[in-house]
Amino acid sequence: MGFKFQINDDVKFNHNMDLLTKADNYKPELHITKVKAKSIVELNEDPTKLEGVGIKRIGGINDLSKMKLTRDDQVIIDMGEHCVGKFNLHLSHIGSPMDSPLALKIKFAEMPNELTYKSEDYDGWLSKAWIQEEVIHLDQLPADLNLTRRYAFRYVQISVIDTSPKWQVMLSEPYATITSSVTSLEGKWPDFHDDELNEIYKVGVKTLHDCMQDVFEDGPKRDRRLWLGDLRLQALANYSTFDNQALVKRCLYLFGAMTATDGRISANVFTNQEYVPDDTFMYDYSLFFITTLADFEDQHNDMELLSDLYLVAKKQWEVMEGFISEEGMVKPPKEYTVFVDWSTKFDKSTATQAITIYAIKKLIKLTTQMDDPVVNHYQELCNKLVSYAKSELFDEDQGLFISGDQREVNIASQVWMVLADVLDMQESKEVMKKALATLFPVKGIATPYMYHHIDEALFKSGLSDEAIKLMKGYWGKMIDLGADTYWEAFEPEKPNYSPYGSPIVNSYCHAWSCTPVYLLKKYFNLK
Ligand code: RAM
Repeated sequence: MGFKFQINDDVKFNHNMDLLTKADNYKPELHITKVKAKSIVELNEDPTKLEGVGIKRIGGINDLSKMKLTRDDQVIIDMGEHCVGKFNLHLSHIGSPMDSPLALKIKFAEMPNELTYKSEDYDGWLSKAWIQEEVIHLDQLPADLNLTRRYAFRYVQISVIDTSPKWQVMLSEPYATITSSVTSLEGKWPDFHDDELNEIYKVGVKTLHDCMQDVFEDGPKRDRRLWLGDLRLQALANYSTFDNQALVKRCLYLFGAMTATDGRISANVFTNQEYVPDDTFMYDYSLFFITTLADFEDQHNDMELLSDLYLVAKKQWEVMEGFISEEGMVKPPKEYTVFVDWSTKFDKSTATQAITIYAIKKLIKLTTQMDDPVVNHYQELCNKLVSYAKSELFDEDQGLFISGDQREVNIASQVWMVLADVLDMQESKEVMKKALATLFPVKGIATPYMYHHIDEALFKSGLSDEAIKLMKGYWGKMIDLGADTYWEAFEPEKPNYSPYGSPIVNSYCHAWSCTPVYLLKKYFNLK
């Protein structure tokens, strides 16, 4: 396991009602669209697809109602696209009168490989309750089954647990009512004059679209909630596509309204019924409140939003400032998790230093906009952090940043130092060239989140060809393996890797992976 649950149930939270009212004012009206199921399929062995599981079409959707199903029969319905919404189905019976109830098991899957796992075998560390599966009893047919829970799925596997020897069940008219806070961008794609990039872009937009619900969710299958680290990237991708400003504001207000009493912002909030901040804190995610606010201001310059949330942003910095040594080294306490990536196998201290510099630079912009005299103090601190990074963390001989007591050279340190503009453009380019020569192909990184930062660092330092190559080799590879939307976790060397002990709880539509839409719009020359 790469990550530990935090239980801080003694932490008390503020609930700023003014800010929560503003969050409510920006609550979106969800668009509801009906999607009719497209076909009946079966799983087949296909070594080119994720975990070797492919899909074979065995009939059109109208063939479904011709099937008379009884004990242990099974059918897989293909919706034809990734759906986030509710599932509906008509059921009737044929044969003798119903002398028993009908019992069905319905399983929802985003990817075909999920259907090869038995829920009973799941022994991972995340809750089993995330598995999208229902057992349903119906005493009377005909009936319309309108499941009340929202699922994320393309495939619906229906297994008949039993009818009776005297009658069979027939299924018809399966459809989904899907939701999103934005309407599809279908047909409005930019043209990158490269089929593969066009496809990578479209899948990114679809991923973002499906995660844009009542808030920016991290993944509509799991965790179905608002995480700050994910929000930061979703917001950037959103500005270059849907540009739904209200949803970003809503999310910023939600975080800003519910800080812990010591001022820190929690890493995620639940918004199902009541608004509840999670008792989980991550150093980098807290700082990303500052950067997400600054990114919004950069795009849309909204003085009301800034005035409402400036002090909350500043407070994040004030807490972090306590972790900076005399010499300018950042050292948060051990128990304050710095995420950077799911992997715990590399030293994160230099990446932490860089993320801190990245955040203070963005805070300085906000401080300037607010005319806050503290700007001079922040500038001094920033200089100190940068000079420590250059003098103590940059190894001249190797031309790369080192991290931790073991002077480890890892990709996260280089990338974050480049993103934080610690070096000038030419020096950054040299670092990334060295990184390409010594740290590529990237190994042991399983999140599109970290790959995003690697790709952006390549683009930013002027290595666009290499950035495009990485994008095609990573996001393009997910598409080759069958992705309709990008995944939460993907390690190209181990495609079936799950951070949780089983892919059955992996999220295959995960917001932090949608960023090619931002990267392509920002760095690729649209002809
Ligand atoms: C997982 C989710 C989420 C991410 C956190 C750190 O629970 O995938 O997207 O931000 O981890």
